[in-house]
Amino acid sequence: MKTTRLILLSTLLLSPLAGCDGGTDDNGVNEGETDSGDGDGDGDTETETETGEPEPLDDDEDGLTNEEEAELGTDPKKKDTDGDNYWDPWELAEGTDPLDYDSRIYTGFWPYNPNKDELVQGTWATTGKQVGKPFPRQSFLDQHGDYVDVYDFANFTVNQAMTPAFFIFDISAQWCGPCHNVANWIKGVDDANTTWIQELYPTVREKVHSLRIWWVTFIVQDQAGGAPTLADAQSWFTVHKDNYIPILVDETQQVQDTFLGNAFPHFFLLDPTLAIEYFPPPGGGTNEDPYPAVGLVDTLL
Ligand SMILES: [Ca+2]
Ligand SMILES: [Ca+2]
Ligand SMILES: [Ca+2]
Repeated sequence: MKTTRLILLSTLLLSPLAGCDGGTDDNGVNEGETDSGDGDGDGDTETETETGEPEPLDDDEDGLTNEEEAELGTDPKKKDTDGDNYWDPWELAEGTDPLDYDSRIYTGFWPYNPNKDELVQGTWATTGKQVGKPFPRQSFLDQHGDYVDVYDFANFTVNQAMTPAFFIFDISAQWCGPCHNVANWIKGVDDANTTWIQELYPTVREKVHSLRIWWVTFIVQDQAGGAPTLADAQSWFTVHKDNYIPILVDETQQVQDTFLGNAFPHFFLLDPTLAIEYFPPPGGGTNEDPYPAVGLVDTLL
């Protein structure tokens, strides 16, 4: 599974480190023209010319110059020196080691979006069950014990020809039998509790496992109906192991309080920027389409 993920995620098309191109000098001085100012106040204006110095080389176009990479010991010919999925400058930005595969931004190999701050940022105060509103920017504990910024998943695509991945956000509870059935179905189990789901939504499983959509499971209650902990995500992952699915712990239960419908499990659809695309009606679905957000993935995406 790791190998598959590596291949898929290494085709990430997100541009690295916005604002870090090191290319154009935007001080208004044209190439070859003497700057009449004396920026450093040393009385010497002659050395302060913009003579069109060549841009520092960045052979692998990862945002770090060859010179910087030489100092760091990273490979100037590889964006991702240690092969852990995360480009060298991303690891520097996040404080992980670009020379150590086991030191990585997310243990689960989730994507990383260096441009996430530029997205419209949702907040708990402004986002409700409203189409078009961005999901609140928040980091959640995952099944590996990492805090995951959900905006790192934004605008993810495995293939330039494809639309970036939409999201199903799955609100589940540890005590909820049907929630476990859905988790079994997604991971590939075919039994009396899951075959009916597969018949209703025949393309969804494959879309999750080809990263055409992200299925994100939020555990919002523990076995007793209280606030969940890391142990709930870990045990969910043990039972329903699927490396494509982040299992996030709703420790403060804000996801539940903001987005839960009338019953578990509850699903809604988000677009690639994490804006809500579809929210089911309060009464939920029908017998033919009990999980309408999942149904939209089946028919439209
Ligand atoms: Ca470089
Ligand atoms: Ca590099
Ligand atoms: Ca690393």
